[in-house]
Amino acid sequence: MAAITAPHNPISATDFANEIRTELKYTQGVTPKEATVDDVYVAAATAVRKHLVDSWETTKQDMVNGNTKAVGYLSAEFLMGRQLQNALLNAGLTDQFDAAVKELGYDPKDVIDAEYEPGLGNGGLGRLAACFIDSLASLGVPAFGYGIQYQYGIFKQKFDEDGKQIETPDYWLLKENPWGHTDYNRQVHVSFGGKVEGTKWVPAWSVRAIPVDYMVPGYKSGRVNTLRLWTAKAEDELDLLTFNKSEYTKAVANQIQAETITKILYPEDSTKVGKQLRLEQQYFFVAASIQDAIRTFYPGQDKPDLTTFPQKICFQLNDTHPVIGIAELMRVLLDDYGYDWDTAWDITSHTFNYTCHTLLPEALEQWPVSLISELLPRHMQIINEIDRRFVEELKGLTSDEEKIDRMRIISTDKEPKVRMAYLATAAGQHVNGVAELHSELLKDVTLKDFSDLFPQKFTNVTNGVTPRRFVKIANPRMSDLITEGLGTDAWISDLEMLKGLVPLADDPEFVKKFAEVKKANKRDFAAFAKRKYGFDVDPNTMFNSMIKRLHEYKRQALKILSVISTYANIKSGKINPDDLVPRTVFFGAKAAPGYYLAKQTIQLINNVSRVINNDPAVKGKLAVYFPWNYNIELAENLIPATDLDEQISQAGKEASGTGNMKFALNGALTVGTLDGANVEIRNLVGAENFFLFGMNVDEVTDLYAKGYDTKGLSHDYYESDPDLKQAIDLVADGTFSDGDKDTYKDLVNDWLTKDYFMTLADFRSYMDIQSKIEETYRDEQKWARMAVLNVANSGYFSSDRSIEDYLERVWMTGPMPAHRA
Ligand code: Z16
Repeated sequence: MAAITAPHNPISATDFANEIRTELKYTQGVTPKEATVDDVYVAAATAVRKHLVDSWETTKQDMVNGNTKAVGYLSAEFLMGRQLQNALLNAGLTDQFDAAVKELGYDPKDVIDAEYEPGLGNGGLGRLAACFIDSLASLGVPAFGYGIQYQYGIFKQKFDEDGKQIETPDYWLLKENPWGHTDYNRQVHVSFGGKVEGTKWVPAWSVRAIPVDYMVPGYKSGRVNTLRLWTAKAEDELDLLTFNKSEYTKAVANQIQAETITKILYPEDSTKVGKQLRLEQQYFFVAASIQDAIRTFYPGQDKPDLTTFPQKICFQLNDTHPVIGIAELMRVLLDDYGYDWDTAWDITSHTFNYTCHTLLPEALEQWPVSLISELLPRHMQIINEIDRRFVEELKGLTSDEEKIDRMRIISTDKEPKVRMAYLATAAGQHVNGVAELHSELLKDVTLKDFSDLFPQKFTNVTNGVTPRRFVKIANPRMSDLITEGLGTDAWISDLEMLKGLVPLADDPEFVKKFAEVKKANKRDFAAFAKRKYGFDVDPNTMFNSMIKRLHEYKRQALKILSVISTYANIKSGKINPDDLVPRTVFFGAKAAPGYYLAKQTIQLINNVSRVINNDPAVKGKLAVYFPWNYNIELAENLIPATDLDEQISQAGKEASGTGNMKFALNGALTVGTLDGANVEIRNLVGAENFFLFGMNVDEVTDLYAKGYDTKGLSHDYYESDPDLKQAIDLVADGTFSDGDKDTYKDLVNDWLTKDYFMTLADFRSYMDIQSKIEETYRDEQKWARMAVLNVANSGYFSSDRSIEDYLERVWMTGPMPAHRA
């Protein structure tokens, strides 16, 4: 019988300690005395994994034998974070682990810290995929995550003496990876290149796709799903004839070419990369996943009835990255299984749905027809036919020829391109945005023509975050207090129960405890920051955090200009430092390696930090820290310790944001614009509990219409606001570059002549909200009360709720009936 008992594992701490000893001996081959903390980590991971195997097995069997449609979440990124604590939680072994490891003479924290964080994602999109597979498992929905096991994840970030970002390779597999099971027995083959003879594809080369399987344990669901990440290997690793001629490099050329496909994650978040290798990666993993799904659901069948495929599984396309899968499923059905076009199209169009995660036109991938023709000639042929038929369909719906032209899947310009978002929208049943505002803008702007003609396809699913990792595990103190306040811990899988905290916001005793939790978290973070980065953070200051990818639209520049302005006004005597709420500002951000202005912004922040933190005039009043290599671990530590969260993107640019949700759920207040999910957060927590500033989407649109970026209107804002002028002048005059006036000249020039994302236009409004923030913060009780209300009203942002919305609006499926004896 499948146990639906976790996390109440009946095994004792002593028994678990013995299991760890067994793994040390039989897996690691060391005695407890010889063992290092790394050994203990691997042994504990291996031991806890064994507690999940039975549920994993039954989940797989039930999925294939039952008749609940499964979800295949196709994503080029899964930003999982460390696994051990999550696995322990879901196996119900957290307490036993702590005791067992102590019994073995180790600090549980050190063992957890021995795990190297896998960085197989860039940011929001990759982390969302990780939250979603957690929720799918926790809700008991049969699901696969399908993606790529990159050998190198997102680069490791360091800063040099000048404060510039340095990227170093993230060779995460250098350490043992006890979570991934490389299943050589379940490899498939993926082909590329070559030519088409009639409709027959004769590929030029192929690679082996080897699955690496990860368990995805649900919380109290008794279910364990699978994350299957593909890794590429050559068909023939070594050409022995060549090797015997002593041409060693040439002998392994095959191997190198094949393995290059899954060598490295492209480090771009919402920016375009029109690189052939990226398309190879995309095709590689979706082609492997489609084959895998067919063999999983039609085991041992040579001639399966694939007209039932859409009842077995539906594929969710996470952004445009996996969209080539549409052409691939068509090809498989037409060429490998001999279906006619209409049948194949019927199956394909009922299998895929598409989530768009952006509003930036450059992030919607468009592949040159020339490139696809070369790499995937048969797919290009199929896409041409899809396009031709789509145009025919459109002619039946509208006589507006320009509209039809605009909507074509293959653009008609000089260098024609395949517009992957259009392909996905034309082929799939549903298209969704990731927050209400975003979904509206998709319909009104980005995909307007499509929503005019196919309104029924469009829907919204607001993003969410998993409360297991980002509340229960990251913030144990607050979690205990919530459980105490609600009298149950059932909120962990039913986050709307946090509503029960609303009355407690008026209980001074509870609010006081809540404030004490935050203080303790801040002290913890200060210790963490000292240990990891050598920072001397003062936990008695307000913790003000901005953590996210470095991108112009997110406007780290706005934040740093405000810091500079405050600093300058203290120095000039315009502000009495004793009137300020002492504040520590934290930045965490990686910039895409080729993103010049983003990298300049990083350098500026680092140097502002250096100057301010070393200036006795502001000591104890203002400090800036930029811990390098922002990752999940840093988020898990900083978010619970943060008082004030920055969500200050230009309105209409951030599709959703998910950090904003994590902060609200951890009792930080938000200063933000009406953008992405901020809008929904503000509506739910109450306008009075949210610090709103800046232009809204309509005002932004109007200002563009006036020529803001084309006529250099930002300069007027610079001239007319002395604080703004002063701050920018300090950047220009070398104050943050040891007197060198050139260091930031391109950044400054951009601000003064273009400023596409309207940082300068929103500066005054952003400065003005600060006094309200400070006034509120001075009233400790009031601030803590608002923080409690943020937590209490943010249950909606559980990724469990997002998944329930997908089940109802997009996937039309649900949990698998619980397993019985
Ligand atoms: C990404 O992380 C996002 C969008 C995108 O097109 C590509 C990548 Cl790699 C982000 C959005 O910027 C963010 O607003 C959103 O919250 C997140 O995806 C998850 O939907």
